[in-house]
Amino acid sequence: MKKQINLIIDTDIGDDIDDVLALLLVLKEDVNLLGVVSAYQNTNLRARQLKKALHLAHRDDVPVYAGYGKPLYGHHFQGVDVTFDQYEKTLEERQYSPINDHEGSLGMGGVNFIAEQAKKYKNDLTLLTIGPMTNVALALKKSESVKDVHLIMMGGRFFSKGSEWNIECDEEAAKICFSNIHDITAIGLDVTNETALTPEEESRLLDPKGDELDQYRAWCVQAWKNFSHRTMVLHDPLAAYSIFHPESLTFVTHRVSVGIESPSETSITNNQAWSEVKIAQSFNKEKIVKNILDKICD
Ligand SMILES: [Ca+2]
Repeated sequence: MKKQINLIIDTDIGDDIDDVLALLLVLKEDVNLLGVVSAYQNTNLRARQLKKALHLAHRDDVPVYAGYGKPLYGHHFQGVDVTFDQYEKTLEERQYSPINDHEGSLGMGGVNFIAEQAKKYKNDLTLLTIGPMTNVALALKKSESVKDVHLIMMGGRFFSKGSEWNIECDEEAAKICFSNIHDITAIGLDVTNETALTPEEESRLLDPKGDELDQYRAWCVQAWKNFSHRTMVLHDPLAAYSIFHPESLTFVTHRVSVGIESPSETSITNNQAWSEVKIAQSFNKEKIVKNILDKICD
């Protein structure tokens, strides 16, 4: 029997739509979801959106914590909230409060939760980061055990020049993670960009066939489309998918530095000060996009 994965999701849900889809994908898998932590800027509101999605999925048992919303150092931090769809009235309801509601958006509760679970599970804990890595960097300062977790991250770009949002938003946090955590799998932007959806594929996500959760997904996707006028790309769902189906992607292993060659960029390096990272390199686009959409929609 396949061993069940112990998982924490650390997410900046509420801006790009793909975090919602990654969460829904995880909820369809056989996994021990220990908890979910929100990352970046207005983490309290983001945590409320998480609570709402989990409630509609009948998963009120999953603990939700607001993370620490202020990046350690990031080029893009303007001190402004950039959430698009979190300002629904219902998110103010008490039932959608994170456990550490009293901390607002500088929630060390989320950081402590990661540190505590790392102490408990060590290398038997998988941590999925699909946003800036502030919480994990702070958790590393709280517990040495965080060095031993298996970190799967959507972030960085490794086969082309240029920066990537999750690294840019908290470059310092990414540096701390890349130089301390031994077991990192990175699903970078140059790979996730391949998962841009066709209009037919997008329409599957906009079509609410089933229950309240299905309708909420369709509402979120429509709200995001109205706001962004962009094509959906499955950045975060691909990282989530890789946890359960690692055989579906090919990987290469290199040491990776952050911000050394140029600001906020991830670069392959020989410098021993940096940890080795397993980097996703390729996958069967059509097959995996279909599998992801089937999981989320069916
Ligand atoms: Ca994200």
